[in-house]
Amino acid sequence: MIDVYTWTTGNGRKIPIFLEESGTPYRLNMVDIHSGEQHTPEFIKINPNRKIPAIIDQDGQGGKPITLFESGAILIYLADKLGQFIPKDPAGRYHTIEWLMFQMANIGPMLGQAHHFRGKAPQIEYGVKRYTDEATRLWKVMDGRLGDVPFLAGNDYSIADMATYVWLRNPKNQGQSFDDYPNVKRWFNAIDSRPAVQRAHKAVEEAAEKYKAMKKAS
Ligand SMILES: N[C@@H](CCC(=O)N[C@@H](CS)C(=O)NCC(=O)O)C(=O)O
Repeated sequence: MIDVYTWTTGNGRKIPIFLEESGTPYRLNMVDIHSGEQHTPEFIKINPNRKIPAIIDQDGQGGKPITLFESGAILIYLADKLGQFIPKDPAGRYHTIEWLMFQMANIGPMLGQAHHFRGKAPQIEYGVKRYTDEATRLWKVMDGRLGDVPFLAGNDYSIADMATYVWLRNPKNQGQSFDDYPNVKRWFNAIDSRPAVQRAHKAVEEAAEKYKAMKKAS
């Protein structure tokens, strides 16, 4: 059993998507980051960086539990453990890690800043322009890549696609439109329509609603 510590944000959906895709049993443990639950002593033991997602695989190496944070590391761990969504040949494997790192180092931080400066912070023109321009540049990088190959790492759907897809669900927040990026649009729709992906969204959203109702009642 994999215990997943998560919430409803994009990063919070990556691991449930992998687990639904691979048919792996998992339990959702909701950490309401909007109520500060990432700062509790119990959660800091799981992730000292105080962010979701994190996991405890109760059946780690030698049957011992293993705790992991950082979604990229978790996805590599799970893909290796289950032998799915990462190619076995070295070149395929490293291209998958390359595009996963592209998400972790660029897509997440920069699109997150674009969303923040455009929609959440007091309007600062410099910040809005800087991060919208960077979002545009990154969407173009993805569109170019996806014009050459069906999925980010090449021919096969992989953990790099799962990690990146969740960040593109609200393009408007980043000053982008799918209409300007036909290859990204084709790729996004292909992933978004996968039954396992839809099951993961539903599972996370229902768990969050249930958790909020439970907290309200207590
Ligand atoms: N690089 C991290 C990013 C995790 C992250 O930023 N999580 C956000 C939610 S999407 C969070 O927990 N924020 C709470 C906070 O910053 O206090 C990963 O991919 O796991």
